[in-house]
Amino acid sequence: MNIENLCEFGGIVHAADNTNLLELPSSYIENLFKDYHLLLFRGFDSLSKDEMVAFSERFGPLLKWDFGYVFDLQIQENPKNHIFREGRLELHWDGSYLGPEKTPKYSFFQCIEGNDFEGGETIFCDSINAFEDSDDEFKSKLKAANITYQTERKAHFGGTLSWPLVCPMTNDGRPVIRYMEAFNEDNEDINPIDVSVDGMDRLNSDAFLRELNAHLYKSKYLYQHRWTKGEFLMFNNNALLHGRNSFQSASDRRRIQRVHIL
Ligand SMILES: O=C(O)CCC(=O)C(=O)O
Ligand SMILES: [Fe+2]
Repeated sequence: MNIENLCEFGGIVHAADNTNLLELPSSYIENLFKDYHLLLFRGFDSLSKDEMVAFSERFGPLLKWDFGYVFDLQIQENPKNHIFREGRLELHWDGSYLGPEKTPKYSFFQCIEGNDFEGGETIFCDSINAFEDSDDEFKSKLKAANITYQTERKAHFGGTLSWPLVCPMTNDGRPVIRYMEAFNEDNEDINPIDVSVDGMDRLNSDAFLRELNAHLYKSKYLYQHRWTKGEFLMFNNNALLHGRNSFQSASDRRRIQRVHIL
């Protein structure tokens, strides 16, 4: 197998002779996750939904949502949640509203239709380095913050959640920033998320969250993935935050499927 670096925290796994992903030993992939937080698989056979489940199950139990194990994500006509619209998606971690026991360890994606033009890239933020890199004063502010999130459940997620901003990463204890991004202008009319820092008045809380947003969006922490049909991507949901750029075209046919592994 041939591995190439994709970004600071990601690698590309190239298939040898059209291998099926189900033929790759899960121990091989798990070992790669010691060095990378994100793996992009190129040149592999496409997988049916059942095969995506079979592949994912080898890494742990799967998270079952209202729609089952496989989330089908594409732009919808009259969506209930902004995830299905062309606006941008704020940085977040998956399964946030389900609490720590149901936070997926990995998210596994397959691209059914790509976006071979600008817009609609999935954004990944290296929240380990974003924490480690910050100066001492900002670090102590980050460590002291407990954040409350509130969003109405309109699709498969929502509710109220209170979470420390800095948490140990579950597999090696390194601190990460776990955060759902405040002030997404593209969700305000449909599915706004209220984000506040516990114990701070609104003015101070907003100022701190804006500073945090600016920090997380520094290009040195980001990788933006433009999808090509047939690619697979698997990432460590405890180590990275992710979001999505807005689409340039409302008729974009981009379609991705996702499975959550606990
Ligand atoms: O559309 C995307 O690129 C990301 C969607 C997302 O965050 C998810 O499916 O968990
Ligand atoms: Fe997500």
